[in-house]
Amino acid sequence: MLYILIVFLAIAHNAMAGELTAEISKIPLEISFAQGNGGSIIATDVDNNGSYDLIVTERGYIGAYATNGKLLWSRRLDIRLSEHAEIHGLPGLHGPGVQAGDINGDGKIEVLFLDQESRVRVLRGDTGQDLWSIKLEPPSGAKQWEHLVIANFRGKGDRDLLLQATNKMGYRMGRYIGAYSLESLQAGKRVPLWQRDDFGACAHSGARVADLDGDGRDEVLGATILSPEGNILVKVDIQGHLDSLTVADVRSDFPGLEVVMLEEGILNRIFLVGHGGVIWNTAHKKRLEPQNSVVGHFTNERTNMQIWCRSRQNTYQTPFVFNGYGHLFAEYIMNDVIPPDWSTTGIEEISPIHWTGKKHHLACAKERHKADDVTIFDPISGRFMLRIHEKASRLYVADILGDWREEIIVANENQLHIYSNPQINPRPGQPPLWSQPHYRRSKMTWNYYNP
Ligand SMILES: [Ca+2]
Ligand SMILES: [Ca+2]
Ligand SMILES: [Ca+2]
Ligand SMILES: [Ca+2]
Repeated sequence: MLYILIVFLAIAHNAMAGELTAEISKIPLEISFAQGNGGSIIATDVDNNGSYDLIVTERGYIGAYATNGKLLWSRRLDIRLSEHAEIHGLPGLHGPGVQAGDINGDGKIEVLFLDQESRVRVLRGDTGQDLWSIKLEPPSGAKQWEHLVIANFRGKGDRDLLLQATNKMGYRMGRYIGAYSLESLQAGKRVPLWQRDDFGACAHSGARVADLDGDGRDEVLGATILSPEGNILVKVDIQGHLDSLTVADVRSDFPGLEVVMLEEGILNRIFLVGHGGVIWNTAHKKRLEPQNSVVGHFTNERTNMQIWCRSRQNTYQTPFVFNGYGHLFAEYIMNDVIPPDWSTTGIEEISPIHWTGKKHHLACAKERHKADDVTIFDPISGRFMLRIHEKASRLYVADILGDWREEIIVANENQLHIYSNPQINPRPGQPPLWSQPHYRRSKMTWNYYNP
């Protein structure tokens, strides 16, 4: 296999602008992201050596790359990926379609995916070799199982699996879910822990899981929130559908984690939901559709996070920010803050980012509707603080270099570009973001709508 040493180079001044700076390193890929919107990237320490690696998925392909540019392994196989979930089923636009975790407790990572025939396949993380697989019967209203998530439903660690499928006819929503013990699946036992056909899924995205109440077991997150046993804990009365769902500790005065849900319909509400139910819902005064959100600490206020919403307009968007109490905090016109040569269609694939090492988050996004530039901006004012000239067709934010700050991982045709902050970290020694279980889960269940 081709082994190409990574090239570290400071970005030339003409390739970058703004008050922040970034360094680039490049990983050559065996495949190209130039075509299609299926597949993406997740980070995990695939070969168990203490350094994060990147798993790349594209149609018919899984590859594992170290951040020094080395190809660790790759496989050509029939991985389940898709584009628009409402038409083609899950995992949807830029859904990675792959999971990684130590599912048997031997201290080594396994890589899991679904193939196109509802077969759960498990590979060795360090070599990519087959470990085991099992074919499952899809629900009767579905074509196939389409989305998988490693979960902890029984309190035993990453030993369970959530599967999800959409209805095969009409507007496809991931209403079918099933929970399985991985140990049982490995033993050839196909009986689920539980199964439902009434899950309130996001319209364009696969289910996420997180341990909301901190009892060590995951809840399943959608417009319905399910307990680890598959019982309905919360049912949010959505008028229309959910576009986006994010989990974070939005309110420190409420125990556990909260879920932010964005509704598309007549009411266009934003919901903050906890383990015990809806905490508040609100809407922009003009009923602007929130569309995409970024949730984080954007100010020095520590007791609540802010919720940035992009707004729906196809051009000249008017982002607005609510605080953790549901009060409008800021709003502005995107075209007042973007550089003059930035697309008037705005930004997409928008994620909170710990870039500077300070306590607050910034946001990271790419130019919308084309493989183009990347920005870091201040969500409260919209100020662009860094612009990177790119051909970004995927944008993934995660701490992969280990100083707890996050890097920007961009898919640029047949390369990954990793951007890191060369400035001194003002707060070294913070606990890794990966030590938060919901960060780990979120970075493995991201997609275009839910970075
Ligand atoms: Ca590694
Ligand atoms: Ca293992
Ligand atoms: Ca729980
Ligand atoms: Ca909380």
